[in-house]
Amino acid sequence: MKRGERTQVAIIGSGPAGLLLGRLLTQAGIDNVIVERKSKEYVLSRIRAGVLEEGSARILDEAGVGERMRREGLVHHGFDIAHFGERHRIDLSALTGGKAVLVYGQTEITQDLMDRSEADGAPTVYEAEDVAISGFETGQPEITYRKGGEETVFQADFIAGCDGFHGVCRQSVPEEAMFLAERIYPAGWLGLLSDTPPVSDELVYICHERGFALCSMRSPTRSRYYIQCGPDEDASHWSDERFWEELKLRLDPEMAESLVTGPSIEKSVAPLRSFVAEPMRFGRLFLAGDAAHIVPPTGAKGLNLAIGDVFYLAEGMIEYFRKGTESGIDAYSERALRRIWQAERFSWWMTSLLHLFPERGRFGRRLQEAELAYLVRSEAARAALAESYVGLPL
Ligand code: RFL
Ligand code: PHB
Repeated sequence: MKRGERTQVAIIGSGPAGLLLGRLLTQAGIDNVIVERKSKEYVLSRIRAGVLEEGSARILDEAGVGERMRREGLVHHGFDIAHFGERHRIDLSALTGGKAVLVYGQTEITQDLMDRSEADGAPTVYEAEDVAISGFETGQPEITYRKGGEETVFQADFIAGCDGFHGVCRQSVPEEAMFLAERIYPAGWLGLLSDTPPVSDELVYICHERGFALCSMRSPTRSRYYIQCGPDEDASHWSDERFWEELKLRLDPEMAESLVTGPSIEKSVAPLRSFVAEPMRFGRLFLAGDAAHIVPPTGAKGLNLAIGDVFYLAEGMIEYFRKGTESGIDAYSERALRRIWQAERFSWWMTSLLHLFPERGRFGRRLQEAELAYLVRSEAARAALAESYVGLPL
């Protein structure tokens, strides 16, 4: 059996990029459908980002999904960098003329967007198999998928590829039409989530001779910790006890003493990668979020970039459907990429600043120490860090 349907925008992927785009289009009265290959429960079980820029939070407000975020999100005015056994505060607000970030989990944003889309009666097809796209170069875009033995074809004006790094959309573009830039770092992050009070009121980024560590949180009763590990580390080889022991070794004695440990709710390894695919438009296909670019998580930029892309893309599509003009969609790729490369630069820099990469050699290690010492001494250096961390204007 084959079913034929039509929509204005076919969105592939129900991560934050796809869900937010769907919501902004629905809000503007533009018909859309989201097609996701995993189940709703699976999408909600992925533990990822935790830090939102003010600009991202404002976009979520305008999309009508900011209510719980404003109630439960934690406003952070600074964070600590620890190295050589000392902690130094980066006072984000003092260094940026009053800006701050919001600590609110990606899982919660995803949940809020899913609730909103259900209230809107906007369709998301979960557990879609063999999702494929075609016709975007010739002006007759189509997506096909199978579900429950039935094949569905959607014809659309546009396809939005919001299907993450391993998705089908970027892979459907001929290789010669793309410029790819990539760096894979020789390390990963092993993350642990637990219902324990955070060790500090603010985030602490730690540069230690045993490797990087990060103390983060989701709420006053839920902590998120990361330790640098090998790039191919298997999370199942790490018992909770082993994780906590290793984390303690990277904390200063005072923090190690006050760390509250407990059973993990989730443990997983994330690779460290920088990646950009240019351009982000191929005829009537637009890529957004992780489908087009990856940053190492150190600068907390991945989710914020996805939100920024979608903001520009929705603006262009709304202009197209309302006025019939294409200046917004024509400018999309260039506008988004300007911001993306700034975040790539910052994420690479912050990763290099804080991780231990033995292959950099003695010279590289001494440079890293000099860079950290400069940051502690120079307000100008801290202001540059703070400016990027709170987010460049959209
Ligand atoms: P997602 O979230 O990967 O969603 C893509 C969706 O597409 C689906 N999909 C398909 N659907 C249909 N057909 C196919 N063929 C498909 N292939 C894939 C997938 O199942 C999925 O549901 O991408 P999106 O929406 O672009 O969102 C990007 C963010 O998820 C990502 O950038 C951030 O999580 C990165 N990140 C962080 N970003 C921040 O801004 N601040 C942070 O503090 C932060 N911390 C992190 C992070 C990422 C991490 N990991 C695990 C990589 C911490 C970690 C540990
Ligand atoms: C997180 O809480 O998951 C988190 C926070 C800051 C980062 C990366 C991840 O830089």
